[in-house]
Amino acid sequence: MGRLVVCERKTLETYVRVEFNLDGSGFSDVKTGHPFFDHMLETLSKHSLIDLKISADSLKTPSIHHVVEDVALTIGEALDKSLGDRKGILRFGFAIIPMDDALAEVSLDVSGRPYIHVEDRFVGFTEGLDFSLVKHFLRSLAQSGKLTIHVPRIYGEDAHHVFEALFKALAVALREACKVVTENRSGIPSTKGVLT
Ligand SMILES: [Mn+2]
Repeated sequence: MGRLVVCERKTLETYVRVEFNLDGSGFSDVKTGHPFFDHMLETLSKHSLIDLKISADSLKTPSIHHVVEDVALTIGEALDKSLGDRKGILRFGFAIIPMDDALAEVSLDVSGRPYIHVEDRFVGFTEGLDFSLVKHFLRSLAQSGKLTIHVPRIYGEDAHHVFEALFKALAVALREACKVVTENRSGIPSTKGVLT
């Protein structure tokens, strides 16, 4: 069955439901009402091997900003819950992923402490999603998932490729960081003894 959790988030702005299986096989069923954002979340699932079933509805004026923020917060909450006390995981993950003209680098620590740094010289917009909103996704994910996420490098000509490379890099880094190491199944990967 794996590390499977269901999280819901309901505000006056949105209703989000996430079924999340950290030990999945990259199966996704995503309906946020924003096709390009769906494509990015399906990419995240495919390359992290996390099963993601996501539905999101705007309850007020349709707003991609509210949907992106609330979906990220709900995914982060699901990740945090499914990791539990974070025993036995590798903890760190990183990836440098190209897509044609684009390249994105993600370095990630499942640290218990929310922090992001994003190299923001890239300014891009495609199919309803701009880079500031993608950064907002990362910030919200880091906040509720209690993650440290650095994106020290991100570039490209085509914003679709740049965003897709970033979500692939995030996925691969997450897959690595959340992997359970059999040699250390009982141990918290911290000299401090806690990762929460
Ligand atoms: Mn694509």
